[in-house]
Amino acid sequence: MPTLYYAVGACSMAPHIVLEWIGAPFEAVKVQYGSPELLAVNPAGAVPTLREDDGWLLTQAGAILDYLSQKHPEANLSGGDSLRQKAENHRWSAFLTSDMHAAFWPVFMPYRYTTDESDEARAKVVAAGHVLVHKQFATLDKHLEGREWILDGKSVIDAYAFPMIRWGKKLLEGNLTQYPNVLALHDRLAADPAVQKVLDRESGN
Ligand SMILES: N[C@@H](CCC(=O)N[C@@H](CS)C(=O)NCC(=O)O)C(=O)O
Repeated sequence: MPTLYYAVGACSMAPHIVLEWIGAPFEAVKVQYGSPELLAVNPAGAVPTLREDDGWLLTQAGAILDYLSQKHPEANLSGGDSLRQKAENHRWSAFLTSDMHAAFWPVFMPYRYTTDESDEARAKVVAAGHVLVHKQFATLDKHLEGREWILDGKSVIDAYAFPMIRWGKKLLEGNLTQYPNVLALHDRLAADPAVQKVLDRESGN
């Protein structure tokens, strides 16, 4: 059965949710960033990493989500099979990887974005990150107007957005109340039994 290497509350929560939605057996292994255990399966020392039984390893959240949705078409988590539906899947996966996730890095790890070690310099990097993150939530909120899910039907892309929405809810001024459609997506996902199972597992319950 596949093994998912995850860190608590991280972007690895997305494939963790998707594996629960699929419902086939899998193992979830909690790891620390940069630990020898994680470095052995992902030289970047980052999560998520998926390992198949034969030892094949896949990294990058977007690739793992796409792989899982294609491996399990019966779970209907791709957002649709038409040319344009597939393009929308790739579009929003790229948005979450390159725009949304990347916007959080200066917030989480300001020291990677300035060589100035002063608290003041780092606070400025965090503030710049907040502006960037707000921009991405505004884009997502606009897209979600009148929609239940990001694609056509519940998909891996909603799972991908979920951990990032949780970060925004916790870290941003306003706690995302400025983005009611994003909050509605959060609440819809948070009410999902599979998502609750993952949240329980990740919090050690
Ligand atoms: N581009 C990678 C980024 C993975 C990534 O950086 N994950 C974070 C957790 S959300 C991590 O493991 N960070 C540890 C680090 O950067 O040292 C992906 O999308 O999977």
